Amino acid sequence: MNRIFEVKTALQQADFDRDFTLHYQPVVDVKTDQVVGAEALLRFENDTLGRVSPGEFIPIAEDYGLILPIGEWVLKQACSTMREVVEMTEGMFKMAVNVSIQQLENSHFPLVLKTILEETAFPKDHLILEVTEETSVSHSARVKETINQIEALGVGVSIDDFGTGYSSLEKLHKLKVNQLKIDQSFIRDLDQTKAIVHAILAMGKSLGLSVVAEGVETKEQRDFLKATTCDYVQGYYFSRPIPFKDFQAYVIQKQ
Ligand code: G
Ligand code: G
Ligand code: MN
Ligand code: NA
Repeated sequence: MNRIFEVKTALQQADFDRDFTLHYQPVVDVKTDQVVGAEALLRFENDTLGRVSPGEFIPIAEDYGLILPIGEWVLKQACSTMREVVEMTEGMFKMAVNVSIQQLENSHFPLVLKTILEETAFPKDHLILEVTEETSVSHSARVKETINQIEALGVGVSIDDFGTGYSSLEKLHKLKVNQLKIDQSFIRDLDQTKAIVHAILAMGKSLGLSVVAEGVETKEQRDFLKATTCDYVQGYYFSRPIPFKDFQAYVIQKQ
């Protein structure tokens, strides 16, 4: 059997509460070392296929119309699980959840989001939705409208994998997003990309956005970013994405 078909079938037959889990990767304030947030990252595992990476199953879920129910499960799960961490950290904690273009193209999405926030009693100003740069600057008027509605709800929007797409300052300005996440490829190759990273930081600041650097794996990378206007950092240097219990312990230990 062909692999894509196998993964698609596994996703179609999945018992979401059993086969999906969320891992959380800490987001750290690079100036103070405080944990100020987390990115929720989806994991899938079943008896026949074992673990399948999101890099493989997310595109398949997107291609076969499965990302809407999966995305809804992710939001519900993340909001209900993380509420206690938001309460524990007294106000500064933000949880980031990745959303796919199909979710933003769906006109029901803002209502679905609003309902989940109400049902889970998650404080909406502590949620950030990550949309890829490619998605956010796509020409679809529907996507722009959805992003505006998300912002109107009081939920933040962050541009993920920034620097890999083609957004102009003008498009970014019109989108009214809150945050940029510098793609990890720029951090990995910092020796060659310092000028680009400085330019992205200057652009982010001029638009009044907070900037996160992803893929920080070494002290050298962290020290470089600490000396810039970068706000937050995320990467294996601090922690891999980890199960909720481990994340909670990580936050408590850093407090
Ligand atoms: O967790 P990992 O770093 O392997 O994630 C690989 C890719 O899968 C990343 O691009 C990430 O944004 C994406 N991804 C992980 N979890 C989710 C999710 O819940 N929804 C969507 N749409 N993408 C996700
Ligand atoms: O596209 P997005 O930025 O959502 O993807 C996040 C992905 O990056 C996840 O798969 C996560 O596991 C991975 N990741 C997080 N931190 C690091 C890191 O420091 N190094 C590398 N190589 N990958 C990372
Ligand atoms: Mn992301
Ligand atoms: Na990214």
